[in-house]
Amino acid sequence: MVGQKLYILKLGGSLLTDKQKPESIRYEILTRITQEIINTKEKLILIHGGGSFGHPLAKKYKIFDGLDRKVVDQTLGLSRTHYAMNKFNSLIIKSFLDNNFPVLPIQTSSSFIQDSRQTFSQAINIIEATLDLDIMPILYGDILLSMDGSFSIISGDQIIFLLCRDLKNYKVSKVIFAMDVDGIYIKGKKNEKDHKLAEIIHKKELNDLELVKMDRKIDVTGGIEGKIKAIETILEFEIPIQLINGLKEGYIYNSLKNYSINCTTILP
Ligand code: IP8
Repeated sequence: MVGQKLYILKLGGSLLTDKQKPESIRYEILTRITQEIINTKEKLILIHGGGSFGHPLAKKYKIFDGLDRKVVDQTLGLSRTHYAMNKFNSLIIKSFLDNNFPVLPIQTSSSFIQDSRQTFSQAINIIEATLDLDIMPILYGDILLSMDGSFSIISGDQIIFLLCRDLKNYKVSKVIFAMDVDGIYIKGKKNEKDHKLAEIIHKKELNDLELVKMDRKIDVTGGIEGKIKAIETILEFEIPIQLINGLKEGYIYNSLKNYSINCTTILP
């Protein structure tokens, strides 16, 4: 079993939810993506972001910044943020079960904990045992408790880094970020029309590129800068990364099958 090939796919929150409406799923997109993933028959861990479920509450209660007695009902907000993410996750789980496909939710806030310096994975054996049974584990951005009496938010991107670092019996062969844009854009010289999709980027070029900011207004976990930071940490493990447009039919399937698509590929 050691070193079995595995993909990690993250479905961005803005792909699956409507940012304008709290707790709103884009069902047609979810249904199509569910089918694409099932059709690949590949082994993968699925992760999803917060979208209009987690981010508005995390923002309202300032969860990302940790315990703050001045924020009214902050610990209640912590529970509510987790509950919203749990609801979102249940809808995704249901989408797979409706298609008779075995999946298991892994509750992120019970699977990771941090101290003042780093985040620890507590559920790697459970995730690997799930994979061994050919059941697809599904994790999600969530609240993150701290051993020093505080808390924060763990993003889906951070979960990917921790899994790439800590999985023992599986080797991640590619990480895929499915978003609502084609990939990363490089700033044009004159105006927006000159922005160009970066098709292939090498790790060492990442910091020198002038990237176009992504519109992630409701996100508490950082815009393009946050994404690039997360990507850099994943590249440390020599794992290639693809940023693809999940709104385009067949792109998730093709990426999981390693067929060519119009997207950004980042090589270690
Ligand atoms: O959308 C954030 O996860 P992300 C999760 O992957 C919450 O950054 C609870 C806001």
